[in-house]
Amino acid sequence: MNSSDRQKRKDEYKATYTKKIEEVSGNCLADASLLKQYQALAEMIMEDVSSQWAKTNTLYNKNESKQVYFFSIEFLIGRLMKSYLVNLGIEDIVRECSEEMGLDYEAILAQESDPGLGNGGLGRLMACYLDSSSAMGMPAHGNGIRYKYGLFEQRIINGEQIEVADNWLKNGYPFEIRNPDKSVIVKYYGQIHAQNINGNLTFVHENYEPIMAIPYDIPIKGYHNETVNSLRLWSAEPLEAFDLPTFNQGHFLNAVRHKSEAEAISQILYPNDNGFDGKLLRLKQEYFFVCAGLKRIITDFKRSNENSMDGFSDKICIHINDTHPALCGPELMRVLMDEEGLGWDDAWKITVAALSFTNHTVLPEALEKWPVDMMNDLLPRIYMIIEEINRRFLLELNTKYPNDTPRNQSLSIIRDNYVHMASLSIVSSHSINGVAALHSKILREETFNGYYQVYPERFHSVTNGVSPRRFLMSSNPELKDLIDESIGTTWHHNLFDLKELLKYINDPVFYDQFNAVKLSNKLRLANYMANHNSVTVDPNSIFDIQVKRIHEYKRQLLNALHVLYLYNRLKENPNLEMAPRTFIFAGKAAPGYYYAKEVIKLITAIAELVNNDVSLHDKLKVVFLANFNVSLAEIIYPAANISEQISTAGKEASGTGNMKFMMNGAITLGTMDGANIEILEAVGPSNIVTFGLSADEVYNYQQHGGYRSVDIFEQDPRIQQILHQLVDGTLGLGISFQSIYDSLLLYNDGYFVLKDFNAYTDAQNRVDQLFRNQTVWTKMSISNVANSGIFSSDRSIKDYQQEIWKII
Ligand code: 475
Repeated sequence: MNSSDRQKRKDEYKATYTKKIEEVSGNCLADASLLKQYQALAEMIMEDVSSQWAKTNTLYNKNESKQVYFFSIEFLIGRLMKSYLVNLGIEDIVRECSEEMGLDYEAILAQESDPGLGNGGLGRLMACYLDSSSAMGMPAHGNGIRYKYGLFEQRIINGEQIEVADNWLKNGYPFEIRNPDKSVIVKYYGQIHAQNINGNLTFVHENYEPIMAIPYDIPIKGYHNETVNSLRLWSAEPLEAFDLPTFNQGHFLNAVRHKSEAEAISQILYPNDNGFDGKLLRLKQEYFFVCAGLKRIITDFKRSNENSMDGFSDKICIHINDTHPALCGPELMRVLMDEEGLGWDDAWKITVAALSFTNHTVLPEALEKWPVDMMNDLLPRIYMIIEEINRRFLLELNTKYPNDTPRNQSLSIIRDNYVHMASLSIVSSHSINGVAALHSKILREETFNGYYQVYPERFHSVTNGVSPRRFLMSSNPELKDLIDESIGTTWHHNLFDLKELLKYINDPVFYDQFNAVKLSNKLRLANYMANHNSVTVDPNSIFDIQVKRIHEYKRQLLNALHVLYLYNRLKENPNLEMAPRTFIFAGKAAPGYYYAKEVIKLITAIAELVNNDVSLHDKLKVVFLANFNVSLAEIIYPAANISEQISTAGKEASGTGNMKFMMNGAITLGTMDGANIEILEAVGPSNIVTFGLSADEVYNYQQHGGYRSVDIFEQDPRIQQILHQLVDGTLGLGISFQSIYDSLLLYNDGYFVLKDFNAYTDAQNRVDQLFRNQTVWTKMSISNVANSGIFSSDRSIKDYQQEIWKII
């Protein structure tokens, strides 16, 4: 755009925006509140996006290309306003105009609530995949639940996590469109009667409880292209708000009871990450978005396919994100048989061909299994179909492995009176994949080995990726500008082009520019910490960061114990030579996860101890940032020097925070787990610091009942000292972390914290040495950015297209 065109665009923008402010607020610009300024901009964005959205939909409705639908119980999309502006290619103009009009652009963006419709990795991955699909002009959509309350807001009070309801819709949400004309009725409970109509057996569902599912659609705009895909989130409402006869008889409470019971289905997001708690309401949620989502897809498909289901699986992929949408299998069977009149074999062929399944965790406590009675009671027809799927699967097994009853029983979808959702997902999908190479290997060789032997061709691997638009271009604008000036902009469309940065790998001028960007990002975070935590930190210290859900397997405890050890070393030797460090933590604990909450308490207690000890001369600081969410993450990743990825090997399926840090030039300090292994392959061993037991070693110990943590305790005085400090009042008068102490010694340290402690401290010493040589460190950091191309979610989506959906 030349400068006069640009000026014209800006003038137009200012005029339209001024008018819009008046429309939405009834005030002129000078008197409009920040909220109205935000709402006006949001409306303008929606107007821009909507026309492209309509065009995209018209194209898709012709059924010419294959459509992918991600079914997921979580979509952690983050704030969207800036994404829309970046993707529309008008961010610069809007920013400049806002400033010229005397408005605070950043404050306007901050008016948007951050939709917390997910717990962590699995939900955020979906958001990155939607972003990438649109960026690549690929027809892919999301299907999930519009929770009224997203993941709780975390406050830290007296060092402890307090949960506050996340009322993200309180000011309305401008980027969704409610489509009541596309509502679907979802049926629960009741009885199934088989009827013989003209020799055909049909199943009639009676006395069911109907719930209305209303879709809200959010446009997912592609980067600098014309594609706008959809994220459809379903909200539950009663069929009729009032039961009028009951109301008229004066039973007011009973009359509204039905309303709140119906609404309960989309009221809250369950706050467990990597965990399963088996609540009836959760099962209702799972069926809710599966049933409603499939119904709309099928209705739309038939409308443009002469009312026929022919070719359904050639044109539609139903991708199930972990097992929460596993009812897609039996539900699709139900629709195909009971509503479309297909026989079992034809329906099954279509179902398996349409479905694919990604697993996100191997933690046994996260694998879903529903009591047979619960499933049968709530979803009688679905349960019948699951029984039949299982009966036929067992027959297949008996043909394959005749007389091997123990093996066949162990693979049964229904066993020990539970429906096992991973088994159901594997049997009813043509593809099963893990999310990093190691994870996929563990699925094949351990977790799902029995199924792998039956269906080896179904098993795949697609390593996760993250959106470079959100996690580099938009959240680290200074680095983006520096890269653009240095290697041009082709990397915007092909992240592998970041490799071009390697030509500056020995260029001192570039080093200075690169380090200046990092410092500026660290200052931004330091400022945030000063405002929110009242802690002053040295921006030249190593920003050593671990941000993710708090979970034993992620081992925030290992990090915290090392900080305590470092504190002891400094107390012993105040002249200890070391680069100053700022240890930064953030992450939520599931509200019912006692141990994880104790870990938060421990970190905040260590922070109190360390930050108030003047004898340390500011060499050490510890900060726990409250309420980690997508918006906070966007400030954190660009500021990191060290990315802590220290899970017990074999437990972290992939990790995606590791990729976001790397893209922003942080050095990974990690175990050989999940995608850390692939980060090592991408950057080479001199640009990463790895340590600790391998997944095989962990597995072998576990096969033999673990290792003896007491032995390590007895041999290592450093460990004795820090463990005593957990319980001797060092961390505050009367404060004791007995449960943590016991988990490490009495209960034999199930996550190998003490076993890996020595290796971890060695690795941390290497970090210190490397950082003190700024040339070496800068080189490492640039290498990380340059080699991060493979972790773009665009690459992941291409892999899915080729390997799994067979689109290209
Ligand atoms: C892995 N969530 C990461 C990420 O693939 C991986 C499970 C049950 C109930 C609710 N939430 C879950 C997960 O299992 C989850 O988020 N898994 C994560 O998926 C994306 O990068 O290693 O832990």
